[in-house]
Amino acid sequence: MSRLRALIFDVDGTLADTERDAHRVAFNRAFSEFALPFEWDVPTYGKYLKITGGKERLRGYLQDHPQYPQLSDSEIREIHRRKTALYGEIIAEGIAPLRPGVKRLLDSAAAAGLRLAIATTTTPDNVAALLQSNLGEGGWNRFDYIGAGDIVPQKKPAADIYQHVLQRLGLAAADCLALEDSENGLRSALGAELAVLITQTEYTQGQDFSGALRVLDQLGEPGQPGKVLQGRDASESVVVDLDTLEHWLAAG
Ligand code: XBP
Ligand code: MG
Repeated sequence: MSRLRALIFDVDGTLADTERDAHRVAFNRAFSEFALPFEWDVPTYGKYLKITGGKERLRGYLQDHPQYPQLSDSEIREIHRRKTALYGEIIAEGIAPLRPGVKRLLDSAAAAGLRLAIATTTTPDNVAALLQSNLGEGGWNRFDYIGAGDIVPQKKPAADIYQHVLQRLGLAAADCLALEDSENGLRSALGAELAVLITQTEYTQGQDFSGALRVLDQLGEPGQPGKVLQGRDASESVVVDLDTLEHWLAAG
């Protein structure tokens, strides 16, 4: 019997690969506009991705680099506001397509009557920009609830955002599946007692995904399957659909 009533998607890294070429670039453009004497190269950004939330990431970076101007909270908020605007411009160029299988799974879940939600650390405007760019005007409304950014006191890996989304959906964790790309996201969703499917990225490969339902390189498309990377079913090729998810949830 089907147990799945909702899919809850992370955004950055899960819906689309946004970090290296969109968030990172937007941060660097904002740093340059504010005449800050540093920029984040690809490895540096990867290191600081472990701090979730852009404002928190910048604060963490400055704490590790006392030689740079130490910004006040309001200065960080101002720089981050500009970064958000720049991110929206970059995304509007269409550089961050949905990852393979995401649109297919969204469509089939909606057609099957499942509810769709988002649980993300990123700013709501960023979610809107990404959905608009990939799904058009109606993109935001395809989701029953979108929980994003500062709506909860503690960002991932705290469980707050997933607990908040579950509460808004009015569903039990056992009826839902979270889709994530990172260890921080996995810990957050597991903390809310959700089953979690990981599709890893260039930045998150090698992280500790213990406790995940499955870890894949991607959801896959017909003719271009994803690969199970570790644990049960490792090295199997699969195009993840609702039947696959039900099967994995039942099998554990
Ligand atoms: C990823 C994040 C975000 C983005 C930057 O969130 O940690 O902070 O890197 O976005 P998720 P902001 O994977 O949960 O979507 O600058 O708006 O915080
Ligand atoms: Mg993510």
